[in-house]
Amino acid sequence: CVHAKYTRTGTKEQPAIIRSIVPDDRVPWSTPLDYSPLEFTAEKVLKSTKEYVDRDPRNDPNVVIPWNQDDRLCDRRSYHGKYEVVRGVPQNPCGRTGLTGRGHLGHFGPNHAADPIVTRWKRDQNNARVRHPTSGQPILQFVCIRRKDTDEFAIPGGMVEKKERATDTLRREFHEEVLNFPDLDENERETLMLTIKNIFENGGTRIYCGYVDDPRNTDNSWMETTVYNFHDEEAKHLALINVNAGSDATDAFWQDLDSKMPLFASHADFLRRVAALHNSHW
Ligand code: RP5
Ligand code: MG
Ligand code: MG
Repeated sequence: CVHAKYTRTGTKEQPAIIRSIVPDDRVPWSTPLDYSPLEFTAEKVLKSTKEYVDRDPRNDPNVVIPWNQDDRLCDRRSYHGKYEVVRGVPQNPCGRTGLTGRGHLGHFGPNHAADPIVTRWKRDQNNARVRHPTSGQPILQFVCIRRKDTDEFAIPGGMVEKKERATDTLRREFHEEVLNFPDLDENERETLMLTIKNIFENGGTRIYCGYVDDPRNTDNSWMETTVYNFHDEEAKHLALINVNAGSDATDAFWQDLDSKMPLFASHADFLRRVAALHNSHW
């Protein structure tokens, strides 16, 4: 687990909620702290009638949630083992966040996401790999988006939907967020979809599974993700695709991997792992 570093939560549409200050060494639940954080659950979560959004079991004895289990509709297991349920709701295994309730998240406990990191080598006009002038290592590029909600650069990931497998979420989110080409004819569309399908079903490397230091996390609800890298070593398939922003993105583009780039949540950590895997510049 990484410590929650956020002091505010909110989106562009919703005002920021100020969290209680939790000093870094007081994040673990085992350390004593005079702590009375604000309870906050966004209106859209409270009013949602979607079957997939939890109802609060503390307000209704008929709501029974199978904590730490996969109830098929939703996998409530954490990658970090069994979490505690305290006063009727799960407790964030990574410690205090300065806020209770669900914030902007639909589930109590883990909210599962999947993040596809699609990479290629940066190449010059002669198709040779470009090396970084300082590190001397070859430069990787990944498909990057700018998020609509926070305006930050990010991997085009998204939430695992009802009954979906994380491996299917990777492809669906990549498609929705960066392959928005309304003008393609049917043949072109089919070719593109087939490329993506083949690679996403057969060619990925699992990079990470676990907690995300996401600005929406609270003491009772948090993000966890499965990260896969889909790499096109020889520039034969994925490297050739153009990207165009859709759904949750305002922009989509190929971007050089570099530790200096500011990124949403824990995404820089995921890219650092990908750079290490390929011995690329970071
Ligand atoms: C992050 O939020 C995950 O790493 C993933 O990229 C993303 C999923 O949430 P949405 O993009 O659907 O908002 O924690
Ligand atoms: Mg997304
Ligand atoms: Mg999305």
